[in-house]
Amino acid sequence: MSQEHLLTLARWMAGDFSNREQAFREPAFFSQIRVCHRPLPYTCLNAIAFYVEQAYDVFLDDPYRMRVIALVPRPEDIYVINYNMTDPSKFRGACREPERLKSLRSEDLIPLDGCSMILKPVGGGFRGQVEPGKACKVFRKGKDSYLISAVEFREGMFFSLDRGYDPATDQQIWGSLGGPFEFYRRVDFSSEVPMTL
Ligand code: CYC
Repeated sequence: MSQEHLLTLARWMAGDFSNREQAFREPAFFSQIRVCHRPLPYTCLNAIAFYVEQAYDVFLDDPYRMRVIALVPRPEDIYVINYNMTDPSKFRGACREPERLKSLRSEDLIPLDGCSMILKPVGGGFRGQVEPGKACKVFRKGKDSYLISAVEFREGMFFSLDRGYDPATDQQIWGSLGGPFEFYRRVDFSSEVPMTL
């Protein structure tokens, strides 16, 4: 994948996103959620990488999912490695206080096996899904599940659909019942994406 594709995707991902319009339009199906992708220094993982937080808009300071993702260009696609943190509380809220992220080290991270996303440029955007194999294990609502995730990034917005399925029956256990989330960028962090050209 060209450097240009990689940088375009990274700049589109960089920002603070909200699905406010969708939540107002279809409150029965969509809570109002914020997804924040804050660029990390290139040296942190020797890759273009982001610190990620997802939070209910009303509990912005108490995100329910904190991760780090790294964008790895491969010949045919962009491979997005997802990491959990050894101590998530250490960085809670740091998406909007980026000074704190300077102390983030690769030792703080645990790769989530089977949970990488595979993205390709299509029709003016980037579309992708979790790597095949039903290998991304998520323990949620007291049950084991595997993740099926699809995502599409465009300039200024992205769609995402994360759902968990029962490994034995392939029935959906958690995630959206109303189709993809539609996130629009509220704050643009693209100027913080490191130049690697
Ligand atoms: C989990 N969401 C995940 C996981 C991945 C993604 C890979 C499994 C690994 C993990 O536990 O973190 C999705 N990762 C992505 C996407 C990209 C990426 C899209 C971009 C390339 O790098 N997700 C949403 C909704 C919300 C949601 C707003 C409502 C359903 O987009 C929730 N995602 C959600 C939850 C989990 C998850 C609850 C399971 C996390 C857990 O409970 O431990």
